[in-house]
Amino acid sequence: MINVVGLGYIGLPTALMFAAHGVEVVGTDYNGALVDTLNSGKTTFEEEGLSELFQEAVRKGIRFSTDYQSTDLYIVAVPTPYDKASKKVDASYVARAVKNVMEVCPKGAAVVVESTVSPGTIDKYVRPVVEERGFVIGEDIHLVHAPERIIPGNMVYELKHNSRTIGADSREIGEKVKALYHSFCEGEIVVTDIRTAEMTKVVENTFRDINIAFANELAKICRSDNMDVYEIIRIANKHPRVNILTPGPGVGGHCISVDPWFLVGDYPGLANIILSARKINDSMPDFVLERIHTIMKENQITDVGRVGLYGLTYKENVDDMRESPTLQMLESMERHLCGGQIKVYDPYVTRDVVKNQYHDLDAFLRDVDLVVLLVGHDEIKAQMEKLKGKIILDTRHICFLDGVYRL
Ligand code: SAJ
Repeated sequence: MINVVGLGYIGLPTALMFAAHGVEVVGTDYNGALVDTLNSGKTTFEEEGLSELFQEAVRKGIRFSTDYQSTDLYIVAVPTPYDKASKKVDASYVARAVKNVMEVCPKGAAVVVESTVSPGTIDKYVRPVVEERGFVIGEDIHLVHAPERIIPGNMVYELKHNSRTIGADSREIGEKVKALYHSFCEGEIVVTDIRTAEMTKVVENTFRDINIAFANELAKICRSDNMDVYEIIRIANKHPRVNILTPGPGVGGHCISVDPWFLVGDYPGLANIILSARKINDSMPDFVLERIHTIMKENQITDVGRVGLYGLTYKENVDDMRESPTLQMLESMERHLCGGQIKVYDPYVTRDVVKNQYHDLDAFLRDVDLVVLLVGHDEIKAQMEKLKGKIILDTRHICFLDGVYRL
């Protein structure tokens, strides 16, 4: 039996995947309400294919509990936020989860940390917790780091098909855990040491952050000199070794906008491109606000209440709002004392989270003159004609109506 600790965006699909493939699984989370929801037969977030996977896992006998189980394999998938001031990883959730595991696990158990951590975190925060309990690492308890790689929006598919990394102190344990993940994972699984696995994960997300920053910087350069960044990227990408990403209103989510800071926090002075990329991506919400300001002036819109932001989530077709560019924009407006009136709508966000939030697209569109497309949800892509007659600022390059403004 395996005990998956932390049933969030990563832990839940992972637990379900193991269970659906015949592994006995108990999922544990300290949030009783979340466990109750799962036990009542409902998933806690939306994701393509997740409810089908959930049904299958339930059929195969997955259980959910607030209690840690006594078993020989644990998968820890709890949050690893970063401290906004120091830019360093906050490993307290991981440390606490491992501490709780130590209270109930038998000797010989393996603890697999899936949460993203900065290089050295397992040494610094996890090993001491195991040793404090009097366990000898490598004899009584085996430590493994198996960072996830799944992309929100396509998690279920990617869980199955992506390649993975397993970092372990001993090759033997690494191979055992690899065999377990192969119960559902069809991709290649590379076994390495823990520090390499920690670093690799952070490097992957940092690579993407830097590449998005390049696209965003190009957007700013092109805007300053009236060039079409999308056309330039489209043509440049025909070069066999060029693959520029797409500019956007900023980088949100809990991965790419966070992980590079771990390197900046741990290697100040060395992480230069990484820091610049973070700054560029973090500057995009304000860049969009400036665009809104210019377009309002050009069109003699004086009332910010006639401006509508389409999209609250950090990217298309997900319901996750963590670090979303729209929320960053709204915060920036609050700071400059010009928030309050702007209207907001997102089909994926059904509860009220910000002021002047709409839950109906038509009502939202009726009340605004300038629509700012911040997220390219399929919902709006399928009904672009509803935007005819509006002034449109498209930050995602999804709208091709006449006269549309771009980044
Ligand atoms: N974005 C752009 N332009 C682009 C691509 C993305 O502006 O060309 C924006 C998105 O709109 C979003 C943000 O960047 O706000 C990040 O979105 P994403 O789709 O690039 O990535 P995430 O954060 O959803 O998932 C990433 C993935 N990492 C990589 O692709 C290297 C995923 O594989 C990881 O598992 C995930 O982080 C994680 O959990 O670490």
